[in-house]
Amino acid sequence: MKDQLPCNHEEEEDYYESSPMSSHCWWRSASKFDECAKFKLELPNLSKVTPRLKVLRELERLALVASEGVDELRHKLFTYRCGDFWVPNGGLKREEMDIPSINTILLVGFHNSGKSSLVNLMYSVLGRSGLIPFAQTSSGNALNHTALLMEEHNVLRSMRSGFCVYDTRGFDYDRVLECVEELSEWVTEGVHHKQHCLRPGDNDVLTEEDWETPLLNSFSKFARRRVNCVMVVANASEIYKALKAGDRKPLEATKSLFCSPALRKCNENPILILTHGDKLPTEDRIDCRLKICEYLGVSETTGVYDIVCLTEYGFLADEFDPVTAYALTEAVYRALLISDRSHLPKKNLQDWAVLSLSWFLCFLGAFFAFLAHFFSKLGQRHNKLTL
Ligand SMILES: Nc1nc2c(ncn2[C@@H]2O[C@H](COP(=O)(O)OP(=O)(O)OP(=O)(O)O)[C@@H](O)[C@H]2O)c(=O)[nH]1
Ligand SMILES: [Mg+2]
Repeated sequence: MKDQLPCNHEEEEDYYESSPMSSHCWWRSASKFDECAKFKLELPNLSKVTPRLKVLRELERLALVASEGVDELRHKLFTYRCGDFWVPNGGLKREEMDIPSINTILLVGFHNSGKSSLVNLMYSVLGRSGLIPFAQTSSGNALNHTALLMEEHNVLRSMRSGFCVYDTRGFDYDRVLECVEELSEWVTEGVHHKQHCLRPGDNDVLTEEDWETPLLNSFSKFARRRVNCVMVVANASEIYKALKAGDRKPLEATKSLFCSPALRKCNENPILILTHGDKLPTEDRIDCRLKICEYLGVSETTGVYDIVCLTEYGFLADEFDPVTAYALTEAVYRALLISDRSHLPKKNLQDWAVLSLSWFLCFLGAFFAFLAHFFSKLGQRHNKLTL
């Protein structure tokens, strides 16, 4: 089998050139790749393993397990039921945990970062449906209707799927505070299918006809989901090219989103997905990953996936590029591991009593504030009349 490891330096060159994966392994043309390849033949000197080499080694790992690993992981996702990856801790039993029927993965990112394309790739790789694009992708700055509403996607296309993926409206690099606030609302209050994502300024762009379409009517009957894991989708090429031109705005905006306090409530760290890497030369693509990861404080190997979402329709991604297909499947698998760590204990009678009491006290506070305001106005009016 050609995917077995080479045993000496002569075999090594043939192996990388003739491997069936070679056409998808863009990183093998990197200048430091020879050093990375040597690690397979001899034990590495750990002091010499630079972040660049670590990235190359991680990409090689993906290539090595891709062809066989993708089916295994896909099977795990198909048989997955919400809570399957939950492990007992803190002395609580599974029955005492509040595990929903379905885990929710939220995709967020700036406009045109590739969220909807990523959803379509998931349908293609996981749902085995290469011909139909389920999420509407955008090009340019056009404000389309799907972007104004959240979309829940059952990417496995299965009646018993244990997770769903939410495609959200892209944020604007110039409105970072607004986007962090909106994200915080989604994470704290949950999300539902066809939820509005309207923002100040939309009135100027939308016509009266738009407001009358059923697309913009609220669909509050859909189930509200608690967000269990967030994937931040970032356009690597855009960030890197801006950085090279001296513009740090896209990188800083991505950090504000990735490190926003709302996401810390949800899980340890969101998963970072870098898209549009195909638009960068090999060395820049690796350099870009290192720079973004360093700035965001995330591991360049375990916290990020470089996924090119070019397959809008027409073919199944894993037949076209097994490495990307595997990376995507692993990212979803990892998101479910994180999701199952995010479940909270069920509320008991004491919790409900405390909650009800705090609501009652809030109500009393608001009531007395209203009374104070009412009587002070009444007093002022009375004073004016007597003067
Ligand atoms: N070359 C390349 N193009 C991509 C990639 N991912 C997405 N695109 C293209 O980028 C454009 C925008 O992609 P979308 O998936 O619509 O981006 P989005 O994040 O959903 O955008 P909004 O919904 O507006 O926030 C589309 O034309 C995609 O075909 C990628 O990895 N490489
Ligand atoms: Mg979109």
